[in-house]
Amino acid sequence: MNKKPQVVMIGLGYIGLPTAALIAQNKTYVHGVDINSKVVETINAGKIHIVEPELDLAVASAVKNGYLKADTVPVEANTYLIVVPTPFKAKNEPDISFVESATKAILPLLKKDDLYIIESTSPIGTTEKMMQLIYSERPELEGMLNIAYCPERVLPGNVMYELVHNDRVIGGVDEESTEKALSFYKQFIKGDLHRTNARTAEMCKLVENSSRDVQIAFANELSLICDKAGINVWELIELANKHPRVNILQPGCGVGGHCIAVDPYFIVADYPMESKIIGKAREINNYKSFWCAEKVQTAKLEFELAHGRKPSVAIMGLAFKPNIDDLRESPAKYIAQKILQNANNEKHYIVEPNIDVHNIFKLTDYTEAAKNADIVVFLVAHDEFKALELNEDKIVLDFCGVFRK
Ligand code: SAJ
Repeated sequence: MNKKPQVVMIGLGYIGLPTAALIAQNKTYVHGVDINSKVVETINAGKIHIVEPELDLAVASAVKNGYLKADTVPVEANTYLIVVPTPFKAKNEPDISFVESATKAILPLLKKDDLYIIESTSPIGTTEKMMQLIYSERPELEGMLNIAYCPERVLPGNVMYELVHNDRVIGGVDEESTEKALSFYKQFIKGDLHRTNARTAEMCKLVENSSRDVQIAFANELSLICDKAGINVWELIELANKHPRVNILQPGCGVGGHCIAVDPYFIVADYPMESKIIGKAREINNYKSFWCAEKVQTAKLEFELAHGRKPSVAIMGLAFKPNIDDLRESPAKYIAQKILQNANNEKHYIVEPNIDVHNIFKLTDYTEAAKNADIVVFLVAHDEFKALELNEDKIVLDFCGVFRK
């Protein structure tokens, strides 16, 4: 690369790298920054370190054409994007230290009229906090920078399409910042761009994922009630959804992934007294996983009482949702671990058709596991499982509706 970069992208992960590649495809020079020098090397070789369809080609061509270069340190540009993780400290409190250190890294480079945007999922008020940090260190720039928050809302597996086509919410610390950020995104995004302030934009991201969590918790709660009441929850939901204004989601073995199972805590941590449903939904969805593990334990004991021998158990699925290989924050993985912790000399077959080898679990082919096990526990509704034909004598615990009609 050889031209002066217009954009510095801090954080080259699941969102930062695709966004950097998209901007570079538009012939804007991007200087990507990551603290991991292996990641930097990989990208500069035109390769990628994450699994995401079409990203490999986008990065390879952006690097080859000289519009994208990776580095471990930032350089001077006009626009700075912060796309780093915001993980958790103990007690489910958000940790914004990566956003802070990214901001500190670019502090000396900032100049009048620059645009600074945070995309990382952040607690409400983070953008204003970073503005204060910037102006306390660079008081001569006070009021001269454009500072905004703009969350992404892409679905892993379809990132390259959704980055371009999804609507975006853009919230500046003042109107000029919002307009500047809007003009920036307009260059690469075909979805509608919606103006607001920074705090609303921050909360909007958290609310989108909390809303889904609350709705899934409702479905999970129904599944617990139906289990006691002897009602098929899948049939119930299908019938209730025939109402023109009812749309209940599907119960499962809990909620996983790195967004929906996490983002609600960003609200609960700061507003514990007010966020009662949001907090409760997290509890219900977590409890659902624990409940599934307990159900398996009970089924094993009942089998032993009835047959006078230990059962063999197939654990079907480890991913956090169907048809992916991602085990992050996966309730199925948690349940599998719990079942193994409770093991008492039973034979366990662990299945995840989207993964070849795993460093903790010894994986078994799904047809073999289902054929050999006395108890077959479905934790993830992978497509492969739907075609399985199970002998009538098997005990089937279908927590995710694999065989729902
Ligand atoms: N799930 C259910 N029942 C359902 C739907 C989902 O139990 O009816 C479970 C899944 O099995 C999984 C979890 O919920 O464990 C989350 O899966 P998901 O497909 O709903 O969401 P993610 O985590 O893959 O992606 C979400 C998306 N957010 C929303 O749909 C509101 C995506 O648009 C966001 O960009 C992403 O989080 C993110 O990065 O925030």
